[in-house]
Parts: sequence; structure tokens; C-alpha cells
Amino acid sequence: MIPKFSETIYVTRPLLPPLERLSTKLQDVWDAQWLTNNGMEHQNLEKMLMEYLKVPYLSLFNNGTIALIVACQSLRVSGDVITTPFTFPATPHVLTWNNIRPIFCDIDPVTMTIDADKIESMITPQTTAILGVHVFGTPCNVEKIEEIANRYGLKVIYDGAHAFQAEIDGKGIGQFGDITMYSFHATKLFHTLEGGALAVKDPHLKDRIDLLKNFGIKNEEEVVMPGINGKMNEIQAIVGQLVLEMVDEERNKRRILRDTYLRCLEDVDGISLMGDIPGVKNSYQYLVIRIDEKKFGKSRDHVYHELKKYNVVTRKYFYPLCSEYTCYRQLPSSVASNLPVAHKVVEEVLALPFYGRLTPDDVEHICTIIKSLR
Ligand code: T4K
Repeated sequence: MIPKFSETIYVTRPLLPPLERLSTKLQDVWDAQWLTNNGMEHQNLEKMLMEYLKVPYLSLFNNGTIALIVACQSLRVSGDVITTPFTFPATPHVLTWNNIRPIFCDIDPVTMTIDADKIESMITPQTTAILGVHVFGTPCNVEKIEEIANRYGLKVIYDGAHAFQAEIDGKGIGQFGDITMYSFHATKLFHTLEGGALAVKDPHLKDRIDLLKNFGIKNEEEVVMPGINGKMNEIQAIVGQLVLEMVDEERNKRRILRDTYLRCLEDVDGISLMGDIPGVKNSYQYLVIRIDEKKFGKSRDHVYHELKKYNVVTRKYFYPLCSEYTCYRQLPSSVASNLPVAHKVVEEVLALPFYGRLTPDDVEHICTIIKSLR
């Protein structure tokens, strides 16, 4: 009999800085009586993250979704945008909120990111941009996407919600495309409770983004564009500074946990786990397995439900596909025959518990349960 976990094991748990350190920092904010609107703590965090993420310019936001809405506005994207159906609802919703029609393109069977080889056939005169998602921190085929975008004069935006610290050949992931969005939600390896950021290479674009996230206010007497409130506050910024100090250690712990998962599951027929990609720095954001029902003998959904009985809560990210939502189902690009790989992948993926407070023994225990389900 394999024992149940005595406490619920979640798919993730947030990094929590020591409360004493937080209260010391809070005292500084209280003393300054400056709570938001580009305060000192905000400015400090922005500088720290620019270096950490190896990006030329960065703008902090109150969450990743508003950041992505502003990214589309700042590039004046309109009409149709080619994107992936295998993502969190925020990605296509951001397009809809900008009056843009999402055009769903199928995904790569290995990386699960937008299939760059299929993008070109979906381009029409209405297409203005490509919105790729670095799914689970795995980079899109940035080289091919850039080549297509240059040839057709399209903008490129990356949803890098999962890609904090991901790098390609030593280059920060935020250096690719026109804009990259990061999410700093509590469930992310690096977080600011809620939060996000946009990375850009062009200083003029950074200025435009900073105006857009602050109502378009240029100075006390000039409002130069219809902006929104996308500002990160000082409490978020101090949490970010403290969490940043913990990120390297957390990454090391996650590396050990990932190795344990790999070791315990590598020989299990029907279960696969993506290995490291040459030249790519892993973001250690999620630990995702794929379950081939025919080979494993049980479906992904069976494993998901059975694990719950052992107090292990996993997630079927990103089920259902965005193209199956009632608000997008009627789009011509949502037809299942256009998205065969995405339909297969979405039935196979399961995000397993992955956070530094787990021990390798916990991971071995989870793997033993999974193996017993065959
Ligand atoms: N693009 C992509 C590709 C994204 O994945 C996301 C967000 C976005 C855009 C938008 O970025 P933001 O606007 O959020 O910055 C979670 C997050 O809420 C969401 O940010 C994230 N992606 C998504 C993948 O995961 P849920 O619905 O799975 O969250 P929830 O509440 O079920 O939490 C998951 C687990 O985390 C729980 O089982 C327990 C644990 N948890 C969660 C919270 C909130 C904690 O232990 N403590 C907590 O405070 O969406």
C-alpha cells in the first residue's frame, strides 16, 4: 500500500521571504510615505531585474495581462494576430481586449510552442503581428519567427509569462522579438504577489510603454495618449526585491527535484519529460510530463484523478485549448483540423508538483504513485 501524503501537495507554492525582512522593508516604505507611481523601490527593482534578465530596457507592471495589453497598444497592433491555442486564457483575451482577432496556429509536437513552420501559411493582408508563447519556459523558434516577421513586416510579441531567466545561447529571452512579457504572479518562480513586466530593445518604445501604463500622462498639464493604470506599487516592489534574493537557491532546489523526476520516470513506457534543450537556460517554472495513453495504459485524466486521492494536486495546463472556449470556437482558425498537434498534446500534458520546499523523497513518492497506476 502506497501511503497518502498527510498534507496536500500542490502544483506549486510561492517563495515567501522571511516576515522580519519584509517588515523592515515595509517600515522604509512607511517612512517615505510613498506607495506607488514610480517610487524608489519600483525604480530599484526595475534596475535589478534589467541586469538579472539581461535585457536592455524593462517596464514593471501590476500584472502580466495588463502588460501584454499595453504591449499590443504600444506597437499599434491591429487586425489579425497569429498566436497559439495552447496557452493560458490571458494570451488570446489580450488580443480581444485590443479589438484584434486571434488566429490560432498549430504547435510544435516537441516544444509545444507555436509551430513556426506553419505560421507563413496563415498570414493574410490583415495580419499585423505574431504573438508567441514560451510555453513552460521553452523558447519559441525565435530565429524562424524573426525571419518570417522581417519578410512580411510583422511585429513580434512574446508572452514569456513562464520564461523568467530563460536564455538562448547566453542571451536573455527578453532580447528576442519587439517585446517580451514576463508574469510575476504568486505562482511564478520569481513573483511580486501579482505583477509583470515588458522587456524591449528600443528606448522610444520603453518611453511609450511607460506613458501607456500611467494613463498617458506626460506631465501635470499634458495627457498625450489614452493609457491605462498598469503601475506596480511599492509593496509589490519590495516583495520582488526580497524574492529575487531567494531565486538562485530556489532554482538549485528545483534542479535537484527535476533530476529526481527524470531519474524516476525516464524508463516508464508512455511517460515523457522534456530534457534540456542545447543552448537554452531552463526557467525551472513548471515540471510537465506527457502521458501517452496507449503506451502507459491509463489516460492523463486518470492519473490526475488518482493522484488527488493521494493528496497530490496536479494541473492539466492548458486544458481546454483556447480555440475550444465559447468565445473563440466560432473562429475559422479554431477548427480542429487546423490544430491536430495541439488537440493531441492538450490530452497528454500534466504539470506535477514543483517547488523548492518539496524534498527529493516527496518526488520519489509521487513517482511511485504514478508508476503504480499503470
Ligand atoms: N500568459 C501565460 C502563458 C500565463 O500562464 C499567464 C498566467 C499569463 C499570461 C497572465 O499573467 P498574469 O496576469 O497572471 O501575471 C495560475 C496563475 O494565476 C496565472 O498567473 C498563471 N499564468 C497560470 C499558469 O497559473 P491558476 O488558475 O492555475 O492558479 P491557482 O490559483 O489555481 O494556483 C495554482 C496553484 O498554486 C494552487 O493549486 C496552489 C498554489 N498557490 C496559488 C496561489 C494563488 C499558492 O500556493 N498560493 C497562492 O497564493 O493560474
